[in-house]
Amino acid sequence: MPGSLQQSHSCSNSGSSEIRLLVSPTLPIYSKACVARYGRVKSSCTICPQASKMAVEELPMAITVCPVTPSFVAEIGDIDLSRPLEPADLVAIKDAFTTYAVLIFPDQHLSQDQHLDFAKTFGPLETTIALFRKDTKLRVRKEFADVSNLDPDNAVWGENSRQRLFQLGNRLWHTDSSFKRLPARASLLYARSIPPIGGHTEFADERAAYEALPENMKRRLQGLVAEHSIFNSRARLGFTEFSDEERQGMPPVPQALVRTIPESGRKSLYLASHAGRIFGMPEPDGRALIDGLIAHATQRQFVYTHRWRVNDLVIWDNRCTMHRGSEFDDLRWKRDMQRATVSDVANTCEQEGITVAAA
Ligand SMILES: O=C(O)CCC(=O)C(=O)O
Ligand SMILES: [Fe+2]
Repeated sequence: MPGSLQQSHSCSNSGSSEIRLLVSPTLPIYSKACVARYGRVKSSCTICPQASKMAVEELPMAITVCPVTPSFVAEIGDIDLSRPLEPADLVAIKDAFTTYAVLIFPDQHLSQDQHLDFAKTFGPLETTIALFRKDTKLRVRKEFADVSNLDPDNAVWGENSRQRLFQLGNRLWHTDSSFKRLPARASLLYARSIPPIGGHTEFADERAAYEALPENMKRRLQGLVAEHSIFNSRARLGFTEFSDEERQGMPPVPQALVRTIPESGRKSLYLASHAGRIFGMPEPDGRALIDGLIAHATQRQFVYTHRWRVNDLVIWDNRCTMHRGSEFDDLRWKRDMQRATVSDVANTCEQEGITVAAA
């Protein structure tokens, strides 16, 4: 969309109705940051009552960041993710991802390749754990987690299908791939078709949840390590039938309970229903502590519910959020979602400098 302007604003006091502002008056932080960073400013509008806004001439459109909540979720507009991105736009998206941990990109028209290409700008991709399950044929490319309720022939799955039982685990609060030694950094979930009611995704801000803890609890949690396993979350649902091959393919892994997000320096809880015992604590005490922390972190004030529209792409930071899918009539409606998942750089204990004693 080169040549167009993001949003116009007339400076009535200056008498110059030609002066236009780069960003919406409601979003001054991003406008100034983008302008300063990308050198798109041609002149300053000093007469304008909103003197902090920069005036520009005809320039390529910058992205628009529209907060949905003050510091957790934002919508991103004026961007077409099916095309290679301007480096400046990518920087702006990553800045927004640091401030907000959930970004919504509405109305994106993406092929599987375009979805993956955008995901790769955040880092190396995971391959789906369905590769460990020999009983399913893949419906989408192996780089995707198939989050649909569809079988390989695009028909709605059966009530007792193994895929359905397995995916019920997504209804529990979790963060993606914390059961892998190298967990997920970011997930990018794309809605190709959605049910008319239900099937929302809830997100919890674990940075805000950490910051709201009493100081003595923060001290108590520092340095603690939990053991995560996908079989813990499935066992919570009573789903325990796994082959030795599946169990050996995904052994339990240690993860720090509190972590620091390098880009912002903010501390965050790191929780999931994949978490089981806490190292160095009696198992019931550890499990009770984790359940209590999940209850704390998922209080209303920390949670945003995303009601999907077709062609929404939603990205979240798995390092500092939990999420869960909400119920819908999955035997009636098609819900076709595919998720690309970006790996973290190292195990969380390694990132936090914690040495875990052998179990
Ligand atoms: O189905 C949902 O809304 C959540 C799916 C999920 O947990 C994921 O894609 O990581
Ligand atoms: Fe998930």
